[in-house]
Amino acid sequence: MKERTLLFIKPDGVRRGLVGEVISRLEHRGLRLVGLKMLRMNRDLAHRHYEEHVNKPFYPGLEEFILSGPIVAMVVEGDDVVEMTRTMMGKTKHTEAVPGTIRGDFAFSTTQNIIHGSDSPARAQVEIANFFKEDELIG
Ligand code: D4T
Repeated sequence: MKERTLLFIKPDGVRRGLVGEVISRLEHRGLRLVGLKMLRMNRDLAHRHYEEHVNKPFYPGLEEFILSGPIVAMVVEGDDVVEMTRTMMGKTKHTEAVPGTIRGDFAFSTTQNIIHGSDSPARAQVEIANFFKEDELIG
């Protein structure tokens, strides 16, 4: 079923010059970009985005990292795109991410793991609205 998801390339991916590589993989897989922007997250957006994690022990380090530089956020559309992009991203933990996945090829830490992707269609709707206005998405 056609759906949309929210992805962003984290500050490590931007710093390491992996923006083109990641977007290429998505495009080559047949997914369609419907929104794209570079931005710096602020504390408020970080809290909203990571609301389920704010009380976890790793959150302060995660927040420091996610605010440490610009990110590239995008909305991507395709059949079953949420599940498909999660598979393309690979496991959260760098030690478990399989080669051939984005994290398996590039991530060397659980925090600095290159890319975020929504983990359910419901979550995707919330996250898309956190990052994009309706008129920034090209239908
Ligand atoms: P994101 O949200 O970045 O797509 O990651 P995942 O969906 O794959 O993983 P998650 O929600 O469990 O974690 C969100 C975010 O927190 C970082 N993190 C996670 C961390 O820095 N230390 C940790 O121990 C964990 C579990 C990485 C991703």
